[in-house]
Amino acid sequence: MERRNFIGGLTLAAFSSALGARIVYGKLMPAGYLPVGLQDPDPYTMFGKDSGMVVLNDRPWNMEARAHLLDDKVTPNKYMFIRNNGLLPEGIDPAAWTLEVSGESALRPGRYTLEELKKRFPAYTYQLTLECAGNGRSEFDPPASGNQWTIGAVSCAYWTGARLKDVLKEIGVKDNAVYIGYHGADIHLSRDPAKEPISRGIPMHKALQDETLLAYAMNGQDIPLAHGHPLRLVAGGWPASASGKWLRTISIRDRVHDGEKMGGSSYRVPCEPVAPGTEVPDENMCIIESMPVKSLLTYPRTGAVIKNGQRLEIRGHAWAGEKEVSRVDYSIDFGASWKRCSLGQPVNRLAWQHFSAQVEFPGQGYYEVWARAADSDGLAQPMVLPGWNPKGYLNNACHRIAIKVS
Ligand SMILES: Nc1nc2c(c(=O)[nH]1)N[C@H]1C(S)=C(S)[C@@H](COP(=O)(O)O)O[C@H]1N2
Ligand SMILES: [Mo]
Repeated sequence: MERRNFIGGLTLAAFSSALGARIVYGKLMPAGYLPVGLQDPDPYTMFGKDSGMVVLNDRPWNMEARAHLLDDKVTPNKYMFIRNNGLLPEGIDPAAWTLEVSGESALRPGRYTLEELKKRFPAYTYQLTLECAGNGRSEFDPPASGNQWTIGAVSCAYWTGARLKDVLKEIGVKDNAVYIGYHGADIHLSRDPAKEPISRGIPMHKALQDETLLAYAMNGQDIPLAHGHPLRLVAGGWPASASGKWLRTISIRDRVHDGEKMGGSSYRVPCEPVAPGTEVPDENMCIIESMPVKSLLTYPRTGAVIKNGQRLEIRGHAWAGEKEVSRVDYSIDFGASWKRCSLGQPVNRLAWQHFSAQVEFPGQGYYEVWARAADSDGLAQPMVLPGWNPKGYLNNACHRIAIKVS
């Protein structure tokens, strides 16, 4: 799918078959020329995404949903955000794919084919919330560099696979193990094979949780290419960057994993709040672990118009990292007063929860509906932008939609 795959040695016939049509003036096409029809493949078709999804970047591919597209209780592929740090792996062959489990704290380093992972270990299925730590970055001031995610870099699909803890048990973990790190098959933007786009990880206690999976299926089917085909680490409730796609190696480490994007300001925030724009020394930066409480109004779509006297059903999802959501409230008066939403239970730990309410408006005019969730410790979402940090992570401010009563 990368441009370089196509050029070099490809015949006119190969181009024609890739284009699905004969190149009528092919003889006149300059040597080494890549037909425009094969350039910049359409990401919607390539990844099976809905046309309402928003492309933030094409090299690497980054795509987000709109709030109203996330209305399903289980996120289908077509509405799932894509966050890539590098180029897609090339020539994936699931039949030949192996996972290596090694590292200085592995007792009996080993290797598994996908078939072995499926046969040797019981399969578990969980619905798991994956949110990019940078979701909401676009609101930060001063602005933070990186993809300008609005609210659409979150998903909650079903993932099926072996438990990482079952595999780690067979491999054997030395007493000095503190972390696992992942290595994927994706390609660094520079195409330098010595460099990795990203190689993050999780501490042992998270690695050993029941819900932490070596997943080979998503929503009951093979994992789609963009989301880590054919194997992916899934650590729900934590920054989605901990869930390594196109998984090739799990490394059991005797130290905090020091792979690409584990240090500096990558996926780290000031351990204590700082004034916007502050330069924070490295030793005062902490790795993001469990994600903060957050909610999203997925119905109606912002800008909806209703008739005077009509009741409006609002609904959405709420999640709280490792914790549960204990309540969701809504306000139609800019946060002056709040009413309770009805809130469902998660289908399993680390899955988002659904909320809804019937809203009555006092008369014609412009309103905003704000939603605010609180976690099981009583910690609520901030109404406006929370603590500034250099890379614009963890914006869990209340989601707001506009409603007109006509
Ligand atoms: N190998 C690999 N794994 C990766 C990434 C990547 O670029 N390469 N991106 C990470 C980040 S930052 C996020 S937010 C999630 C995005 O998962 P998704 O694209 O399936 O939604 O994958 C994570 N795992
Ligand atoms: Mo991310």
